[in-house]
Amino acid sequence: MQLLHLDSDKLFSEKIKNIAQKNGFTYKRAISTNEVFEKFDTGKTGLLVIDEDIDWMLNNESVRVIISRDFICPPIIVITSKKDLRIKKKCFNMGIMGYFEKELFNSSRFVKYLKTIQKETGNIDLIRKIHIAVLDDSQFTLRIMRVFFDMHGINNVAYYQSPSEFLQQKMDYELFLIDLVLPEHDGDDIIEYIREKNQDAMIILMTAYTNENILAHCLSIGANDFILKPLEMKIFMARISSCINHYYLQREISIKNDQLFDMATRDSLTTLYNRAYFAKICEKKVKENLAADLPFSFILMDIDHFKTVNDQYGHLKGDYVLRELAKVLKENLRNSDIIGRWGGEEFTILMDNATVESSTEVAEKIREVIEKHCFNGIRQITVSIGVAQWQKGDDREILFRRLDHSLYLAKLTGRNKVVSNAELHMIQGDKPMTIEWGLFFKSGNDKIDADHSKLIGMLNKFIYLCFDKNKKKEMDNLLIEFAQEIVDHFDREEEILKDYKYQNYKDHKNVHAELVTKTLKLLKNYNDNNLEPINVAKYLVQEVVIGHIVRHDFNFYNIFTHHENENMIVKS
Ligand code: GH3
Ligand code: MG
Repeated sequence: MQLLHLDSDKLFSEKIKNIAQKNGFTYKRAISTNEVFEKFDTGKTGLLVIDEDIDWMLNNESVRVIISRDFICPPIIVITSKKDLRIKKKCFNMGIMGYFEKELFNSSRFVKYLKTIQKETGNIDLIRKIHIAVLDDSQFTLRIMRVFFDMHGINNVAYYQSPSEFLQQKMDYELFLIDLVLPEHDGDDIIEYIREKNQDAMIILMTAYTNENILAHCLSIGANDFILKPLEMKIFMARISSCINHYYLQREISIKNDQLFDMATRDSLTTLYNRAYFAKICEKKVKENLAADLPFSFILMDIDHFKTVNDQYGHLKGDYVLRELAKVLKENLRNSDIIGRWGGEEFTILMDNATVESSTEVAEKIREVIEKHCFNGIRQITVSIGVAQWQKGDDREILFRRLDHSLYLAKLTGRNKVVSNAELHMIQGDKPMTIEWGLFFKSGNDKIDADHSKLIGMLNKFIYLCFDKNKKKEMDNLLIEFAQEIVDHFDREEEILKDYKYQNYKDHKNVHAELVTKTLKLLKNYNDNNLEPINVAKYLVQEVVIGHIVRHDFNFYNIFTHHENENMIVKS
C-alpha cells in the first residue's frame, strides 16, 4: 500500500518515509498539488499525508476535489506547522482521519493510524474472498450496492431482486445482505430459511425501519447485524468488515477447538481415536446399544511379527505401516464403526449393530485386504484378529478378556487369522492348525512348562488326526491318554502352587476340578458318537489347553522368580 506525501520539507519527508516503510507502506512524495494528481493511483494509494500550507490547500479547488471524492478518496492525515483551531475544525469537517501539529508530531500516534488503515485494507481483502448474496426488491439499492462493491474491487457478489429466484439458490454464500421488507416474503422468514440451510453464514439485514421491536426480532431469529437505509458507504463497508472479522474469528476459534479436540482424542501417528477416547465412546455406545437391545461386537487386531518390520526396515517404515494400515481400516469399514489405536501395533473396532457372525465376516475381509495390500516395498503384512460380541452379563472387563483370548488364540494357532468367541478355524490354508509352543507359554517353572508343552504337543497331534479318516483308533487312544495327562498335570500343578503358597490356590483347584468334569463329560459324548472329533479338538484348544493357560494359569506366573515372560509374543 502506498503513502502519498505532499510536502516541501525534505527533512520531514524523510522522517515520514522512514516510518511508512518500516510499517509496510511504499512511499511517494509530491511537492505540488499537481504532482499529487499525477502520482495518485486509485488502486494503490492508501493514505494521503498533507504537510503544506494547509490554509492555501483548503482553499485550493483541486485539493478539495480529491477530498470530496468520497468514494475513492483514501484517508487523509494533515501535518501542519500552523496552530489554528479554525483550520483544524475545517479539516475535520472535510472528513480527514488525523491531524498533527508538526512541532508536536508524535510518531507512535502516526503509526497507529497506519496500522488502522492496514487493518481496514485487510478487511476489504477478506471481503473479496467471500461469496456474497444481496436480496433487495429495489433496483436502486441494488445499483448503489454494486457501486460500493465494485469500487472496492469486490466482485463475487450475486444480486437478487426477486425473493422467489433467491430462494431457489443453494444458500451456499458466506454473507447475505437481506432487505427486511420484500414482496411475498419478508426478511424474517428469509433469514429463517437461510439459517436452516446454512448455520454458519453471516446475515445482515438492511432496513429503513428503525422500530426496535422489529430489529430485535430479526436479530433473535438469526441475523447477525443490521444496516439502516439509506446506505452510506463507509458505514456499510465498516459494518460488513466487522461482521466478517467476527465470522473469521469464530471460524478460527472453532478450527482451534477442533484441533485441540483432535489432539486430545486422536493418536497423532494414525489419526485414529486414542485408547482413552475410544474407551469413552465405548461407554456411551454400550449404553445406547443395550438400551436399544441391539447386538454389538468388538474386534481386536494385532500386526503379526511387527517387531521384525522395525528391525528389517527401520522405525520410520514401521510408522508408515501403522499409518497405512489405519488408512486401510478406514477405507474398509462403515462410518458407524469406531476405530481406535489400542496400543503400539494393536487396533480395536467397535461395530454397532453387529453380531459375532457378521463382525467375524468383516474381520475376515479386513484380514484378507491387509494380507493382499501392498505396503510400498515392505514385506507382506498380516494381522491376527480376535472378535467378541457383547453378551448378557458382560461388563467391559469380561468382554475385553474374551476378546484378548480370541486374539491370543489367533496368535498361538498360526497368526494371520480371525478367531471369534464363536468359532476357531481348525484348518489353516489346507493344513490342520498347530499351536506353537514358545516363550509366551513359559511360566518360569520347568515342571509346569514341561507339562504344558506336552499337552500342546498331544493336542497338535489330535488335531492332525481329526483330518485323517483312517486314524479313528489312534485318535481314540490319544484322547484317553490326553484325559489322563490333564488329570495328572492338574495334580502336579496344584502341588507346586501349594508349595509356592499361591494365594488363589483354592480357586485354581476348583477351576481344575470343573474342567476335568466338563472334559470327561465331553469325552463320553464323543464316545457315544454324539460329537465330531473336530468339536472335541476345538473345545480342548479353547477351554482346556490354551483357554485355561491364558485365562487362569497366567495369573500365577508371577509367583515364580525365573519367569521368562519379557519376550511374550502377545502383550496384554
Ligand atoms: P506378534 O506377531 O506376536 O504380535 O509379534 P510382534 O513382533 O508384532 O509383537 P511384539 O509385541 O514383540 O512387538 C511389537 C513391536 O511394535 C515392538 C514395538 O517396537 C513396535 N511398535 C509399537 N509401537 C510402535 C510405533 O508407534 N511405531 C513403530 N515403528 N513401532 C512400534
Ligand atoms: Mg504384533
